[in-house]
Amino acid sequence: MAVGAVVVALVLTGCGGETANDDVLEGEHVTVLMFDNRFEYTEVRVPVGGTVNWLGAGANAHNAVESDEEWSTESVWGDLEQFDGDSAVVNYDKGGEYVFFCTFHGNADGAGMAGKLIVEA
Ligand SMILES: [Cu+2]
Repeated sequence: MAVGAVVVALVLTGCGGETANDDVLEGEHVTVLMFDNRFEYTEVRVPVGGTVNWLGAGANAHNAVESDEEWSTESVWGDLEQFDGDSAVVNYDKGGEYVFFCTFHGNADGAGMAGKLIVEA
């Protein structure tokens, strides 16, 4: 019983040790890979005037669409399907907090292949 408790404690510590910052990308002009089937980062921060290069990096088609459709990779790329190497650079000129998702592997509620974009004023 005591051994079991120690193992559980180690597992919990291991999980807590993974900082959330590993999933955060911050910069003015950044690139986010769209893997099968997740975004390289689940939180992206750019300043107003910044850009995100949403870059296909999987065997499947992916995209990044804002949950209220305020912006999307489709508006730049011209298609919801981006494959390996397909690049859509989106400009962000308005501050705000956005949920983005892949229409094939996530949803507007932020589940599945999804993340949060913060455009800092
Ligand atoms: Cu996808």
